[in-house]
Amino acid sequence: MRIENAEVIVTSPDRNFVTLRLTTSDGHVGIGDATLNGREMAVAAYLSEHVVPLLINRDAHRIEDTWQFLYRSAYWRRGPVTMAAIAAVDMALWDIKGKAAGMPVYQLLGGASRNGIRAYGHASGRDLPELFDSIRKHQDLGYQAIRVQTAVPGLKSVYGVAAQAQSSGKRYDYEPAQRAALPAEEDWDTRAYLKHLPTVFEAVRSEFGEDLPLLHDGHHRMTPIQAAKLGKALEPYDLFWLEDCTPAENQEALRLVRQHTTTPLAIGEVFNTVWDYQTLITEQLIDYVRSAVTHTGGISPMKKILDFAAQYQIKSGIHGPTDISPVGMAAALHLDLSIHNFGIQEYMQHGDATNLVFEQSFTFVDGYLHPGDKPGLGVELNVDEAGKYPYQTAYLPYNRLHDGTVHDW
Ligand code: GCO
Ligand code: MG
Repeated sequence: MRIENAEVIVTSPDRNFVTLRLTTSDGHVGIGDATLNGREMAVAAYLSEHVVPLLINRDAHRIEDTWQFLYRSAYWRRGPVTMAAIAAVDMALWDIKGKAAGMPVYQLLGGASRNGIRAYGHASGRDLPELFDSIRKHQDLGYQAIRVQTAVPGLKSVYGVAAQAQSSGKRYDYEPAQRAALPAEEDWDTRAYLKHLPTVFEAVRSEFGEDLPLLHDGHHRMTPIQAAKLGKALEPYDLFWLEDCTPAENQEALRLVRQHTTTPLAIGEVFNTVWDYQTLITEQLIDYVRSAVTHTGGISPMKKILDFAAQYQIKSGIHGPTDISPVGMAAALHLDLSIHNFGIQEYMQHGDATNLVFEQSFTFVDGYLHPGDKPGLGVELNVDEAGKYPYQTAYLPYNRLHDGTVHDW
């Protein structure tokens, strides 16, 4: 089964997505997600200029060999652009293998280890009534675990808070990338945030009770000692996890956070190989691995990272915002269903236009996702529909402190 054709398709239904589509000599078509938010065209060029020519005539069954070839023969290893490009190839080859075998990918990964995949959704609000309303709306959608993000007094806009949350009864999800020629500037004040956040969790717990699993994303903004302080302050509210409390490029820094708090920690959405986790996993400095399958080289290496984490009682919390396409989401779901150390899956729902471009067979019922039983990944790209939405320049925002200093976003 030879790879005969490889195409890179960039489409922007509700936002930009980069998809690799492989066709084999016996007519199987496999797709993979290569979307890197705000840097989409770099991955598209990496794929079309440097990967597509290498794929033609390769044996489509040799997933591991192709992965190792792309990783090692480039000489320049790692990095989000390289790893997103390799991920798309890996996913597309798993999709093809599933179709050739007549089985969903999770069967090829060892079969189901659970009946369904518990997902968490993103609630947010500019004030408590808006936040409570958003939490209720997520519960109405079936979510049984909810991430809580909130505005901070004195700051104009804060990561994770939907701009027009819940207006006119419609559910506005938070979408960080904005279609514009330049990145938007946001403001940040860690002290104000550290003071405000525990009051929000106090209010949410007294309104929604003790049982609802609650999550929060610190989005890389704290120093280790600030993160330690926040983790400690949030202990009474029993979080499911505190995410990205520090930038975590310095893995050893997490030792300090860990010494001070029992709030569970999740890290890794900007990581792209197992090496980014080595200290975090072997020293048990985190509780959940947050990588996206799309940004970590695909299903094959992600399974290895999660199997490694399992030896240290660390679970999965695979990244699943809207900037992961439905193909990347499906890849995550096949892994979630098959691995033993599943923790939780992030699930931010895509818009209607995206759902027409990517025909999906995964389901979300009563808070649980399932990848479905179609052979392969279970997502098909509607090329005609994709062609209606050309790429649009879009960027993630960035932060400045009140004195004008650039801060982590
Ligand atoms: C999350 C993430 C996202 C990122 C986004 C950047 O936890 O879902 O933090 O919201 O900001 O994926 O592209
Ligand atoms: Mg995050």
